[in-house]
Amino acid sequence: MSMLSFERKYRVRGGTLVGGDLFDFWVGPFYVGFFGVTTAFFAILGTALIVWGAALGPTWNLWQINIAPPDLKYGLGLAPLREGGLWQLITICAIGAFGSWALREVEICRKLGIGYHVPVAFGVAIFAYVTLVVIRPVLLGAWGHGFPYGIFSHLDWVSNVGYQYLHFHYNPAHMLAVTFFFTTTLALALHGSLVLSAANPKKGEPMKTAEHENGFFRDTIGYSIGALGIHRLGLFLALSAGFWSAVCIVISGPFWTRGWPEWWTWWLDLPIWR
Ligand code: 07D
Ligand code: 07D
Ligand code: U10
Repeated sequence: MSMLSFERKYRVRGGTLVGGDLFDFWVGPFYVGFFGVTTAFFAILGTALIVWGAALGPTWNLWQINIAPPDLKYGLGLAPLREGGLWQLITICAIGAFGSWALREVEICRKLGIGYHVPVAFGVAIFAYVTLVVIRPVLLGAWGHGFPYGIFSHLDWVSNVGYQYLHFHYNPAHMLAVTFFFTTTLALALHGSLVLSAANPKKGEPMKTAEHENGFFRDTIGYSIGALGIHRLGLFLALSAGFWSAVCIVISGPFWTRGWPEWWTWWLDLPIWR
């Protein structure tokens, strides 16, 4: 079925979570819905606040624009707009926009009658972001622990926070997250190359089948996980990468305040060495 005739078939009313029929329509290719409106609202307001913050600041250089969180002295209170209040409002808009986007995805899934896998996956990215700008700052007692909104400034934050714990690579949850990120790219490279090798043959050659794909991995490593299995594995790997990222940063400060290399002394302290 061509895309356009398919769209005619499924672009019907229903499946909305709130608002009933009110925003149940499309603008060009985009489904709107109640959460499309809230997405547009938060995204436009948040972007406008960033532009305002940039106008207050010393530079229009895109790479150097920086909207910093409040000073630690404001704790978990509201700060004046120019002293981190803008960052607080932008954070609210960002969470509103990301959350709305996820709920709009849910409505689209309901219309199509498909599973909620995509919004659940996006939810893990939102969870990582909320861990950085809400959960960890709240546990540490100040919004000032959030990361600044700016292209280079947020890199400075990552580096500074990393060195605050001496050597962030020794953080065991960071190790797990990094390993999951690496494994995700390995899995996608294996999957993309395998599908192309079978499904995109030279001109004149016949298209190969799932049996060929299974055969390749049975011949090389003795086992094939299968067509559905590789997608389950890919999703698991990618979501685990995001999940362990959130864990690695939330334990840094609230649950471990020394250098991460020191954490490993538990190994030397095992009673079997004594
Ligand atoms: C390819 C999908 C498209 C998305 C893109 C990003 C904006 C920001 C805003 C000027 C894969 C659009 C960017 C809307 C413009 C202003 C105020 C996704 C794709 C193209 N980072 N980070 C980048 C964000 C954090 C880190 C690039 C966002 C944490 C490192 C881009 C967030 C930590 C490096 C960017 C966020 C961290 C980057 C490319 C939110 C740990 C790089 C991103 C909301 C996670 C790389 C100059 C990309 C770079 C980079 C955006 C959070 C670390 C500007 C929106 C605090 C070490 N980050 N980042 O392709 O080149 O993502 O930086 O949490 O080296 Mg970052
Ligand atoms: C937070 C992004 C969420 C995005 C959302 C959507 C828009 C819309 C619109 C395009 C989580 C945004 C959408 C804005 C755009 C349009 C139209 C994703 C988020 C909701 N590290 N490290 C990580 C590595 C070192 C440090 C994570 C590697 C050093 C700190 C990952 C190396 C030190 C933190 C990771 C390395 C250090 C991290 C990031 C190597 C610095 C974190 C991925 C090879 C000296 C961060 C939750 C992530 C984290 C994090 C990888 C090195 C410090 C596992 C591979 C040793 C302080 N590092 N790191 O989290 O866990 O994505 O954040 O050396 O805070 Mg690290
Ligand atoms: C996968 C797959 C598969 C496929 C696939 C894919 C995964 C089975 C079958 C999909 C994969 C790809 C296509 C590959 C490429 C993808 C990536 C590399 C991922 C990264 C993607 C991007 C960088 C693109 C990002 C683009 C976005 C998010 C679209 C931007 C959209 C808008 C601006 C409109 C948003 C719509 C809304 C809010 C809904 C409501 C709409 C309205 C109210 C309409 C009117 C309003 C507006 C237009 C204003 C909106 C303004 C906003 C949001 C702020 C803008 C700021 C201003 C300052 C104005 O597995 O195989 O194949 O294909």
